[in-house]
Amino acid sequence: MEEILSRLAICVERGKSDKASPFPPDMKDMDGAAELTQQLLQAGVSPDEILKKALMVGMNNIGEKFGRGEAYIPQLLIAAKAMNAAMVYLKPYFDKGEATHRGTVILGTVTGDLHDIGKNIVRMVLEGDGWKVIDLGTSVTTEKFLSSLQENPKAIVGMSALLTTTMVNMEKSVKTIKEQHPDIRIYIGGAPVTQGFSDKIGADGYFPDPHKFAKHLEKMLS
Ligand code: B1M
Repeated sequence: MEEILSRLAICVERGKSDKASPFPPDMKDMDGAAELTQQLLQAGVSPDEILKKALMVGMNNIGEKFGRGEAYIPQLLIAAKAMNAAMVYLKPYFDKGEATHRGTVILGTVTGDLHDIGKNIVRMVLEGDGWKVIDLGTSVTTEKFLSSLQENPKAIVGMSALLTTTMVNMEKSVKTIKEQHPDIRIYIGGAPVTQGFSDKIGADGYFPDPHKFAKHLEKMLS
């Protein structure tokens, strides 16, 4: 299994979405992220393990290369495409399809930030846990969060940021929402975000992964 997990990480890193994909040329006709994910699931590997031991590893590797100037935007984009090709097969495992909702979570990546892979995983996990998720998408302005809150006054807000430069926008959104709605709970996440930052900007907490966030929400209800 370890071998397939590491091949899957390479597929994400190099942007090999599926067997039919002609890119990258040296991986022509090889299984891609879609096929390897299916093989792992069929072999009983858990979606979490696939996410942590393969998909996130591949993404981190390409991210580190990008950081060192050894990879460029198009490579990040095709890596994201390969990751999404794998996520299609993980999604049903996160969906438990509960009919009644535990509550509503308004989710979005903050203003100026177009990264949505992590946010989409948070959505899948929360939906699978029985929450109604209103996904506002990427580069969500404070006004958009506020207008969604007007329509869903009891909702919880979840914000994601992947760039150090957009963390300031997260701070602005949290502060403005808290000024107008002190009782609304706002949680934050994303690679550069920390609990210290959450404390500093007055958010209600930071979660490094969607499961810890979901567990916390569950505890809040009990
Ligand atoms: Co961007 N990018 N990118 N990028 N990109 C990073 C983030 C970067 C670290 C790469 C690097 O330099 N090493 C770097 C940021 C550096 C910094 O700020 N210090 C960076 C940069 C610089 C940029 C651009 C500025 C590049 C440029 O244009 N010069 C640009 C910015 C565009 C913009 O947003 N305005 C840019 C663009 C892009 C693409 C569009 C090409 C693409 C995104 C595609 C997409 O999302 N649809 C992209 C990608 C793919 C990455 C990397 C490689 C991967 C991000 C990712 O999807 N990770 C990334 C490097 C890296 O992360 N190592 C990088 C996988 C994802 C599952 O993890 O999002 O952390 P993550 O989510 C996790 C947890 O954090 C958590 O749950 C998820 C699952 O565990 N989580 C939450 C997330 N949100 C949560 C909320 C919660 C709870 C948990 O509660 C509310």
